[in-house]
Amino acid sequence: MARPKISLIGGGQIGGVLAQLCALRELGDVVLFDIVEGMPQGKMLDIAEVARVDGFDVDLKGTNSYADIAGSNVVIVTAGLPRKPGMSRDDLLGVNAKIMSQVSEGIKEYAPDAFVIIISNPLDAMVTLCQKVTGFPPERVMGQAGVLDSNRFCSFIAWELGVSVRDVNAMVLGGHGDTMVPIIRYANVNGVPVMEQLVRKYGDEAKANEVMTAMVERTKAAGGEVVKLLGNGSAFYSPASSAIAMAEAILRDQKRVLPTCALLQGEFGVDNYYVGVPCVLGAGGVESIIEFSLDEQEQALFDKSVAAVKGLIDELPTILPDL
Ligand code: TXD
Repeated sequence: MARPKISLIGGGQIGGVLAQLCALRELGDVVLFDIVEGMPQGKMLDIAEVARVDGFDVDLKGTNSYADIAGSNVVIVTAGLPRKPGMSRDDLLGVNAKIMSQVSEGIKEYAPDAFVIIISNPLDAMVTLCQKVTGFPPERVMGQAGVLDSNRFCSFIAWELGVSVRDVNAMVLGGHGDTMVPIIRYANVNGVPVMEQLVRKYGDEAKANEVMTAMVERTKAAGGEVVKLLGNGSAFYSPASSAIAMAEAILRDQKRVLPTCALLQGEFGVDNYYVGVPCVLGAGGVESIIEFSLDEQEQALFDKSVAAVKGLIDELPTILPDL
């Protein structure tokens, strides 16, 4: 049986890690596309030449031609500029919208049956744009942000409580921007509520709230924290691993429940906008959206985040008049 094919559009920092992870996990044959000549070919040769040590049998190809993505089962897009220190993700809209529009045309023409996972920022607007340009059904076009944002939240909780992060469950909903919404009420360590553990740890509810608020704020600013430390570029290991979890769920029909930027059509009170919510990912792509009740405060924060996404979507026609 033929191996699945995964194409990566954008061969920069995240693209390179994605290629290596696809190979290490033997998810399928991999094509790395970039407009820079030589770079994707060089990266793929570099990864391929250690296949014997790593023990994988997949074909790896770097390219500057969209024709090479033909027959892809999954396409992951990182094409576009990353943030520089002091920039917000939204500042990337003008330049990355033009890139995403070209990339989406390429996918539409050469990989019309693929599932598409967008990573480029500003995430929710880029996913919206890709779905509009390709015209693919919404269950085949999604974005990665929530897996990473939720894992960041889980990491901070694990470090605070001194427990394994594998036992922490916590989610972040909404748009992938400064208004994202970490959900405190359901954060737990193997079923035990995090807030209760914080109250027991500090013996004081006010202090527990203060510690949780600090973790929530750090989660919302976590991308910027890495951007500032790196000085040049943004996080790349963590978004790559997060997107691979999504691709694997689809390719291996795992039915994983992962926070995904998906098109809401009435769910959570939102009509026709892409934002992050828990979804079941399997062979059908976004197979379902898992809805649950938000309390008044959570809903208000979620609505604010959706409004921020809408603001960016409204700007798209001024950047791409033909859209
Ligand atoms: O969780 C998330 N979703 C994210 C998203 C977390 C961190 C960073 N995130 C965003 O991913 C970031 O803000 C950027 O918009 C993308 C890609 O980040 P990366 O760090 O990989 O950026 P690089 O290293 O600059 O790589 C981008 C590549 C680079 O090699 C360019 O030559 C290429 O994109 N590029 C293109 N490829 C194809 N087609 C076109 N038109 C094109 N233009 C540039």
